[in-house]
Amino acid sequence: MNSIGRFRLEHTDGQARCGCLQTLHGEVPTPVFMPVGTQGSVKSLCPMDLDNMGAGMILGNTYHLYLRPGDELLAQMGGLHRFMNWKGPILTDSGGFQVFSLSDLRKITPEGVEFKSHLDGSRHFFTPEKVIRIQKNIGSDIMMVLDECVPYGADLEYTRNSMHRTVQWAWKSRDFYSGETGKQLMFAIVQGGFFMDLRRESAARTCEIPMDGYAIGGVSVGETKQEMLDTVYFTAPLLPRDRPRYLMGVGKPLDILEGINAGLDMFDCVLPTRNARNGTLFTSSGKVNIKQARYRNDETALDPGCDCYTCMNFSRAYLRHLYMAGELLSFRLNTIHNLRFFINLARKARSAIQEKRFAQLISRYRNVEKEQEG
Ligand code: PRF
Ligand code: ZN
Repeated sequence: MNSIGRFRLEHTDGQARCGCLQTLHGEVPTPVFMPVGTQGSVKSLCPMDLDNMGAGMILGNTYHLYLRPGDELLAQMGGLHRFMNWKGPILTDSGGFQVFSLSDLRKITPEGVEFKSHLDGSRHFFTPEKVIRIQKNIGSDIMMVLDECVPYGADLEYTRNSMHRTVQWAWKSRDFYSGETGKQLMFAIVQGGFFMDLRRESAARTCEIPMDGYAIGGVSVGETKQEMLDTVYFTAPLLPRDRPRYLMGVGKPLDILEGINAGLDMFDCVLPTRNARNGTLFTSSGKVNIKQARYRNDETALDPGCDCYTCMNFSRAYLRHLYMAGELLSFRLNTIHNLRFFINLARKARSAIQEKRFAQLISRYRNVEKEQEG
């Protein structure tokens, strides 16, 4: 039997779970944090760096790759894996978020969404079927269906209509790619804004569609932390237990632990990579802003508790110097560290779940956050 797509639940601790997802490019232990490589590159890193830090799966983006270099070129080059020489699994987001956040004009109809490229203003139309066809050309291990991520503050009626459209799009995606299940996996996305009735309905309707996994979208769009947590804790248990559950675009280290605590398995966020490039580094004792003068002659490792290439080889003083001098190496070393921090966080969560001590782990992180606020 073909086991691609199979999700094996291994241990639970409260709602938190750990497991293993089979993809065409290998097994992914969960919980997993996926570094973002929007345009076929995790900014400043090569695949070797990603291997060395233990990245399990990386993210690409349908919207960006379709506009540049184009999915047909990628197909000609043997797919994104071969093009970028990354041998591990790749998940591609559908563009359902980027169309709404990056492009100018957007006209949404039941058939799809018309938008203008943020690169040259050219007009394009995405349908659910087209977005799957593009992801087939990209050759990602996990394809996300086209959805609409409704803006924060959208009213009940708009959010309801949009959610129904997203459900229809998920059905169209499934119908378009159904004879081929067992190769590239397909995940659908639950929407519904911050209306719990709509979240419940979206989860029920979306989970009727046979998919390899299910995601929670539409959070981390400008709402309060409490609204985000309420939505995540409400929605997660509505998703099938025997499928991987993905929280899209979240978040800070504690948010990821809250997501795991709610029963979610997969996470991605630009935070570690973006912050690395502006000198904000995550450490076991809180955030470090490497620009600060206090690090000018600090010979210690960035995070003495970290086993990444950066912390094993360089001082805070050197990292500050690279940053101040605008050296390109600053991007790479900082990104290596921040990603290792997030990957380690997911790994620590996994061990804690295996050993039934996840509650202790999360309460430690909640206390650190309280101290830093207070
Ligand atoms: N939909 C898609 N991608 C996303 C989101 C979404 O709602 C989010 C929201 N946090 C991030 N990335 N397709
Ligand atoms: Zn480090």
